[in-house]
Order: sequence, then C-alpha cells, then structure tokens
Amino acid sequence: MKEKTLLIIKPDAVERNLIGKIIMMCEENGFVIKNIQMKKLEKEEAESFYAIHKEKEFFNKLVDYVTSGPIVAVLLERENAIEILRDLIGNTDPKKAKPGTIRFLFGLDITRNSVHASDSKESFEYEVKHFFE
Ligand code: FUP
Repeated sequence: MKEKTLLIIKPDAVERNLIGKIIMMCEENGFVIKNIQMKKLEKEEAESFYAIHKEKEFFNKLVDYVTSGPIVAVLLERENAIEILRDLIGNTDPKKAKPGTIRFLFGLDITRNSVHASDSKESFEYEVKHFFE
C-alpha cells in the first residue's frame, strides 16, 4: 500500500543550496513528489508544528532556528514511506547518523540537522496540515 509522508528541508539546507540534492536522494530512493511548498514559518506556526516538544529545554532554540529562514515542505509518496524516509534521513544528531544518510551528509549539528521527516502516521496527519490540505 502506498503511503504518504512529509519531508521538511530546514533553513540550514535551503541556505546552502541543498534543496536539489536532497530531493534527488528522495527520488532515487523511490519517492514520488506529490506536492511542494517553500515557506518562511511564523513563530506561531513553528510552535504549533513542534508542539510535542513544548516542554523541552531546546524548544525556544528550535523555534528560533526553524523560523530563521525559508523551509521547503515536500509531500512524498511510496510504499512504507514513513519508515523508509526516516531511515534515509538518519539519526537526529548528524554525528550519530549512518554514512550515506541525509543528516550524515549535510547536517551541521543536532539543531541544524538539515531535514525533518514525520516519524509516525499520527505525526504525519498532524504535521501535513501546516503545509498542505
Ligand atoms: P527528529 O524526529 O529526528 O527530528 O528528532 P526529535 O523529534 O527528537 O527532535 C526534533 C528536533 O528538535 C530535531 F530535529 C532538532 C531539535 N533538537 C534539538 O535541537 N536538540 C535536541 O537535543 C534534540 C532535538
């Protein structure tokens, strides 16, 4: 069964002209682009998107970072999309990410880690509303 997931290309990657390379890696791994949008998030939108982390010590830093420049939201589809995209992006901390993953290749540190991907069906359903119908 085909499944959708959400990829966010974060400000550090957009700023370093990595949009094309990251999307190419997705396409090479069998994902089909269903929709795409570039957007600079308002503080309130970022706080809503990351609401699950509201109580974490890194929350304010995360919101400041993700609103620091434009991001690209990409709606992707393939079989088992959520799990496969999580594998393709790699560990949250680029230092711990497996070679060949997006965060290993492009991530700068745990905050500026280049991409976000939904980690479950439930988080996808919540996150996608911030960008697409
Ligand atoms: P992930 O799903 O891999 O993006 O990781 P989390 O949901 O745990 O974290 C969401 C975002 O919070 C990360 F992408 C970066 C940020 N974060 C920090 O800045 N510091 C931390 O210690 C953990 C996460």
